[in-house]
Amino acid sequence: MIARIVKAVGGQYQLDATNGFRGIAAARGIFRLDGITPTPGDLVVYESSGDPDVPWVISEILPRRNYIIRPALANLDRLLITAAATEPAPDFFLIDKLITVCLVNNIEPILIITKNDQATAEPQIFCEVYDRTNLKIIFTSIDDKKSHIEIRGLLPEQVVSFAGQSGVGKSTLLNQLFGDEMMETGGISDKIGRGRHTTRHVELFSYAGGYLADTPGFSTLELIDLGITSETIEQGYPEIAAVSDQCRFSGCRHLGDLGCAVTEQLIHPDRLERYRMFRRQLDQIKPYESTAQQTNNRTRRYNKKKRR
Ligand SMILES: Nc1nc2c(ncn2[C@@H]2O[C@H](COP(=O)(O)OP(=O)(O)OP(=O)(O)O)[C@@H](O)[C@H]2O)c(=O)[nH]1
Ligand SMILES: [Mg+2]
Ligand SMILES: [Zn+2]
Repeated sequence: MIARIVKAVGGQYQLDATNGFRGIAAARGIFRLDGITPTPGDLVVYESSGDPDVPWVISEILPRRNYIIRPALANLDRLLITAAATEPAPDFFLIDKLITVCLVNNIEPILIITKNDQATAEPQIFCEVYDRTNLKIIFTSIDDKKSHIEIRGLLPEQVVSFAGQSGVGKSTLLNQLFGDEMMETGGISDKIGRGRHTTRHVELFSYAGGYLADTPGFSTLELIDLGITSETIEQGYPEIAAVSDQCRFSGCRHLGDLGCAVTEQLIHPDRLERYRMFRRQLDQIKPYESTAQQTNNRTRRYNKKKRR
């Protein structure tokens, strides 16, 4: 029996199958040994547990099409990278990182720009920065029915998720797409800048043979933690990839080196600058260094310095 994990909270998993099955499952300890965690979006094999409180147990996770740790999701087809045309101020570092994560993992990134109904909305900056990527950009707001129809058209038979900062309006838009209050929403009210009804868990909602996931907002994301390396980061930049074979030297890092074909006519200067910053950071990390090894090496270097 195969179902999809639509929610994971406290070691319990809500399962959903296209035949109408819904149930709560625990996971076999064996996954911990393998170092993999059942994740929303996973297709799993489940069987009866004999426990009336948690009647099912996940015995196997089917091979994943892809997997990202933030937001924690498996088997994504599309990611709705959501930003506001007003508040909160857009974090272009975050947007660029999310685009890269998508393009490296065979997920289609789509930019969703919310709150265009507000008088202070500044949507044109997104066109300026992202036009040359050729990614789809959809401008929306509460009650903009035309944009909702366009976004709904992206969902049938697909696993789609929202991603973006807290307060940009992901849950609000999900409710509008479903025409129902699936998620609570709220303003940015408390001290740490989180919404009053800020989303706490990833949750997939079934829609037209596919799923749409709401996810908690976040602002920090490290490319290295998402498996992006100095070899793969270029895939996140269609503007660079289109001309990189015209650079004079193969293996050009596009850091402004002699003979580099990447110019500010081909890519927005701010986006190029962010690429270069990410690239320099990733170039510092040797590919074989795992996060744990990095910590160890950092400690060793630190100790050595102290002994001198
Ligand atoms: N004017 C206007 N306000 C909006 C729009 N979309 C969302 N909001 C408001 O923005 C606030 C935050 O919306 P949420 O949907 O809770 O934001 P979120 O992205 O789900 O936030 P997290 O769950 O914390 O990640 C709410 O007060 C919404 O009413 C919009 O298109 N226009
Ligand atoms: Mg939310
Ligand atoms: Zn180059």
